[in-house]
Amino acid sequence: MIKAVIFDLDGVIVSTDHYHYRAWKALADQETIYFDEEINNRLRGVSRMESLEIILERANKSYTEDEKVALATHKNNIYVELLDQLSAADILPHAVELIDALKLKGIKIAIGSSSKNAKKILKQVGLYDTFDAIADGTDVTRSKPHPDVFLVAAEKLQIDKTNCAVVEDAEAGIVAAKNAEMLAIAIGAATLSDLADAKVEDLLEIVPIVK
Ligand code: B16
Ligand code: MG
Repeated sequence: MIKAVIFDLDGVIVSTDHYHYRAWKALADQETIYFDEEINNRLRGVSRMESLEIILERANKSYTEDEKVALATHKNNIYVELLDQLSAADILPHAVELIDALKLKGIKIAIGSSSKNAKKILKQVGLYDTFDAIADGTDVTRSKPHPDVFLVAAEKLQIDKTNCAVVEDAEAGIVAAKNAEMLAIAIGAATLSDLADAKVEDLLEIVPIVK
């Protein structure tokens, strides 16, 4: 029985992909490293430092740990500035309708995001007070595909992990949900995952799945 739904943030509730892309692209250009949308897709759900490692696969030189931290910080500064442009218009289709439908059924809702900027994003789009719990990149050290962020969300909700469903757009997030022993619902790019328990094209298809 599903008593709570834990939502990934970027790519499920809010569209921030293009902001991540622009910030990473600016960094890659500065370092003259090849970067494109295909590489950007591999960064979905992956933590900031792990994303940087993926980008540096194309670099012609090696970087020290301190240099890597400086690069990631620089990217984040660009990204956070771009996030100031984020508004309710960036909420993905039917996210609000789904949240309302789940609340009506008495199902708890939470965020389980790898992002350390999750709270800023939720405030920008006006959804900060909407969720019963927020677990994000500031709560864990191991990011998806480790189950940690979803387990923290369940703990904050005080709901057993086996009564939780996760909605994810990233393969790493689907693996994390299964590692957490939760029902894994895939949308977008994550529908390519063989591990997903259910696949949807539209968020509203989730209502009958968790009834
Ligand atoms: P930050 P999610 C993830 O958020 C993004 O999908 C991923 O592209 C990003 O690298 C990661 O957050 C870390 O974000 O740099 O803001 O801490 O999809 O798990 O909500
Ligand atoms: Mg995501």
